This record gives sequence, C-alpha cells and structure tokens, in this order.
Amino acid sequence: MKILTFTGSTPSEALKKAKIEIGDEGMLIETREIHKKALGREALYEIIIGIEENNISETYKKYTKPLQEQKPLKQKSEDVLYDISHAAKQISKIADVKEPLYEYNNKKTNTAKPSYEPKELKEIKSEINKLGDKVKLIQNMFWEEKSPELEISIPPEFAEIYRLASQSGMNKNHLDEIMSITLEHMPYKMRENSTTVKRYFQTLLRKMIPIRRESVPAPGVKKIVMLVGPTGVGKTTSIAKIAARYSYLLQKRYKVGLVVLDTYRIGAVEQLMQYARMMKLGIETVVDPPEFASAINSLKYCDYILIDTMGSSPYDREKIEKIYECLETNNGDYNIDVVLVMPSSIKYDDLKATYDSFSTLNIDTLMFTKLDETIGFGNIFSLSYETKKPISYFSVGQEVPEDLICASSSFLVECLLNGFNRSKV
Ligand SMILES: Nc1nc2c(ncn2[C@@H]2O[C@H](COP(=O)(O)OP(=O)(O)OP(=O)(O)O)[C@@H](O)[C@H]2O)c(=O)[nH]1
Ligand SMILES: [Mg+2]
Repeated sequence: MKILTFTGSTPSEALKKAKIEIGDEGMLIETREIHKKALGREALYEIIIGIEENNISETYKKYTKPLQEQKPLKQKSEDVLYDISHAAKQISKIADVKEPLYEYNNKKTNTAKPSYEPKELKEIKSEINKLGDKVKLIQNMFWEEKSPELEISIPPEFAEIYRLASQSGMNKNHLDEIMSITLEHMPYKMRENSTTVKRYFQTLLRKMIPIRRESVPAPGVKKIVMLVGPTGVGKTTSIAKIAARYSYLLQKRYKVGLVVLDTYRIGAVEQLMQYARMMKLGIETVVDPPEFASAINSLKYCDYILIDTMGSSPYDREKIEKIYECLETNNGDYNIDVVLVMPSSIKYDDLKATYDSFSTLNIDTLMFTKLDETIGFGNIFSLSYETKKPISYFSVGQEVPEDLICASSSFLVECLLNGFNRSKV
C-alpha cells in the first residue's frame, strides 16, 4: 500500500485535492489539524490516504515512470532515482535521518574522535539553533507575498531552500517539479525546522544525480577514455590530471598512454607532449582519422589510453564530424568511453545546446571543469538530471594533478546548497 498526504485549509479541501490526484480509490486513514486559523493565516489540515499500488490513477502515475523504461547506465553508478516522486517517498520513510547534513568528506569525519561536550554547551547550542530557526521563520513570513507564481504555493518553511535552488541556476521546470512532488510527499513532521527541510532536499537532490563511479580496469582489459568538448574548457589539463592519477597516485600504478587528436591548433600537441615527457608516458598523435586505430594499437601495452581531442565550438559541425570519423575507425575493437567536458561557469541553456551538438558522438559520461570559477551549480545538476548522463569527474582548478575530483553526488549537492569550498575538497 502507498501512503499519501494532502493538505488544505479545511479537511474537505484536502480531500478534494486527493480526489483530483488519485480518484475515489483511496482509503482515508487519518485527518489532522496542523494549525488553527489565526490572524492573516488560514487553518491547515492534513489528511493521510492509503491506496493500493494497482489502483493508482493514470494522473498520479504520470509522475512515476517505471524504472525499466529508463535507459540503463552502462556501468556501476551511485544509487540514482530518476523518478523524483519515488525518491521523495523513500526519503519520507526515513524521516528521522540520522546522517550528518554533509557527508562528502566521510573519510575525515569518520576518523575524527567523538567530541564530549558538556551538557550546558549542548543546551546553549540547541537554544541558538532554535533561535536561528525563529529568525528564519520571521524572514520567511514575508515570503508568501512574493513567492513565485507557481500552480502550487511554496510554504514559508521552504522559502530558503527554494531561493537557494533557484539562485543556483537550476532549470526552472526541474525546480518546480521537485517542489510540487516534495510538497506532496514530505510528511509534516519533517517540515518543522529548516535543518530537516534542508536535509530532506539534500537527500532528494543526491538521489537525482547520476554518477559514474570510478572503476579501474580488470586485468587484461584496456580502458580507453576520450575527452571531447568546446574550446578551452580544460580537456588537455584534465587529461594530464587523469594520467597522473592512474600512473602515479593510486595504490596500483597503471601503464598509461596518451593520444592527441588535435590537428587544428599549433601548440596543442606540444602542450600534451610536455606532460607526457614529465610523466614518462607514451604518446601518439593523430592527424587524419585513418591513423586513429593504429595509434591505439601502438599503445596496446597500456592499461589506460587517454585521448585528447581538439576543442570545437558546439556549432562547428566539421570538427565534431572529424572526431566521429576517428571513433568510426575503431570498428568496435575497443570500448571507448566518450567524456563530454564542459565548464560549470556557463548557464544551463548553453550546457544543453553543447550537449545536444556533441551527443552525435554517443556521450558516455559528463565531466565539469572550473567549479572554482562559479557560484551556482544548479546548471550542472539540471544537465545531468535532464540528460540522465552520469558525471565522472569534476575539475576544481588549474593545478595538475591535485585539482581533480572523482564525481560524487554529495559533493555536487553540497556545492549547490552551500557553495564550493576548497577546504572541503
Ligand atoms: N580555474 C580553472 N581553470 C582551469 C580548470 N581546468 C582547466 N583550466 C584552465 O583553462 C585553460 C584551458 O585549459 P586547456 O586544458 O588547455 O583547455 P582545452 O579544453 O584543452 O582547450 P583547447 O584544446 O584549446 O580546446 C588553462 O589555462 C587551464 O589551466 C579548472 O578546473 N579551473
Ligand atoms: Mg587542449
């Protein structure tokens, strides 16, 4: 059985909403008065309805696309729920989430010694938190007058999170969709303070971001990764960082070879050559597509082959076509992972246009660079959510090799809600 909650200024209004959504099939489990009518404030009632899964109406089902209809990810990924209402429901079940708000740096948190605070200090901290919440509530009382014109109205407790998310550059449709599903599923118990609302949101967003976890090659299996993308986004720098990671920084040292496929820009080959010399890596250059297969072949002894490509404007069909011709010469002999590299500093619509142009290359994963140069991260969130393409890496600065991060949804959500903070990397 599925448990749903609906609210309204009277129980019958809440019931009406339930009928519109799920028809007559549901069973009323409980009616609760959340708060009484007061000066300038409507009364609020919540009803809880139980419904058999197979009785859910088509209207309601529109939010719950079966997972089997969604394109599967090719490799092991984090536990991603593209279906927001499903994710929202799951999170509602764990209303008493005990995990900390930010878990990206698990390693550090886990090794830290437990702190034993005096009781008085704990009480003072709890009082301060309560005060903070009251201040936020007062700020948010002004919210209703200026809340955005949506079909649903955003309650004041959500004002802060709505503001944060909309200022992050997230696609507006995604934000509205998340909001309406959240309002439908989030139990009232969780709306009590801004920390639980934020935690709920954090968990929900994390569940919505597809991530490709780093996988090292199995013995005898070669891993070939090609970076493609617009000009100057950091492809070559990222190749150098990834090469250093696999050849020197992991517990096992892998044999890494480089291929540079940049026939347009003088100096492009030299840039990667320098890194290859410093790291003592084999490197091959490709000028014409037919040379591509033999370049890969001559690096057969490597565990990893990293291919750098010429930067190309998303609107320059000719250059993208040339990369495509190279990939075609592979004839399926090797599995080439195509990573689309994009800067996080451009707005969602530009990211989407770039993705659309490069999608002819059958993109496997996304990599975002220049996270250190932006303050909004909703654009990245929206692109990966929209395209369902997992993110593999983030680049957070110019330094080779240290400014590379293997993608994690916790890290991205932390950036989205609290901004990028180098000290947390
Ligand atoms: N701030 C910042 N700068 C970066 C980052 N990644 C790369 N850069 C810088 O961006 C500039 C371009 O980097 P490249 O690696 O040459 O970019 P590219 O995509 O190979 O460029 P083309 O080959 O010309 O298409 C360099 O100055 C890099 O140091 C990053 O994550 N943050
Ligand atoms: Mg380059």
